[in-house]
Amino acid sequence: MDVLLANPRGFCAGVKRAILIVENALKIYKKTIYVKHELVHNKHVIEKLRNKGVMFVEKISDIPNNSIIVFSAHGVSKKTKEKALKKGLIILNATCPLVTKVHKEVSQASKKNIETIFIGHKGHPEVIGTIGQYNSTNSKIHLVESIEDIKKLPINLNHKKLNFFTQTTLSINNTRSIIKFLKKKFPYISGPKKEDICYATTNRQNAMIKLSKNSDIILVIGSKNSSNSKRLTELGEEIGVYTKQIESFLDIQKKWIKNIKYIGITAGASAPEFLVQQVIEYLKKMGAQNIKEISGNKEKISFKIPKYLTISKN
Ligand code: 0CJ
Ligand code: F3S
Repeated sequence: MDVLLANPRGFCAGVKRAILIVENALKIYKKTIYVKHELVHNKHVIEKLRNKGVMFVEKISDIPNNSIIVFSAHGVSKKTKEKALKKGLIILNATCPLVTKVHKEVSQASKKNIETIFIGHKGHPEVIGTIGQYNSTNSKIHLVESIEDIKKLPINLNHKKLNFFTQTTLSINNTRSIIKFLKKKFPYISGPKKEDICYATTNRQNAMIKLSKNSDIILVIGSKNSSNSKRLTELGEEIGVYTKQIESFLDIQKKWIKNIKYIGITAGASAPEFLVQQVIEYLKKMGAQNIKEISGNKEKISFKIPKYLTISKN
């Protein structure tokens, strides 16, 4: 039995930045730090931060006045920000800069009253936050998840003044076919050159395709509510490789790896590398001999945190 490791895998620049913001805030302020929603969608990351004194809340009203609030990597709506300000909360914004970029574009469209179509998953916090940047009373933002949803859009849309944007963690394949349909139906629609899917989502999906070529089974490490991890799992299934999404090595069932030669491993953008290493250790105990890193795109991108949250290493 051999183990193949996808490259890149695991933490993206936005997740690293969000975690650093919270860890430094704990050290600097030395008091409870509240985070709106899970900072990133990973059970282990959340548990670790909770043990260090972080409280995760869904409603701003659950936070005592004048506390410190961190907005999760997925971002929040304008209304949520207003509520936090009204309560006198000190806001530390851990929204991924690539999500903030989409926020700004949606907000611009709203100011210009340009009717907007947003491609994303209903109920996901990033989608709620991004749609919540649009507050025009003269035009609307419409959420679509599929081609079927596009067919159901109101017929009185202004075809010549229309925009589209997307969630950052969607399936590349699926989104491209949705956009193709959108452009066919609304030839004047404007939007990003490709889509707003981020570099990390793109790289991890491409690494998954590469990994699938030589794997008999692929284990995707990522929490159930992690959109980008779920997309990796679906991609493996679409390609036709036996794919299982796991929280940690504890979820691995012996029958999955019985008589298997090549086990592929990847991890979503919010899954820490120690979980990958634990899986490798477990598989070694189960008889894995060679551990091979598949070559892939080296990621050099990193995002700065605000100066007042920087702690010098000296
Ligand atoms: O939405 C994001 C800015 C991605 C954050 C990192 O991944 P995760 O798993 O916390 O979030 P998704 O559910 O969006 O993939
Ligand atoms: Fe940002 Fe993409 Fe990661 S949007 S948080 S770099 S998955």
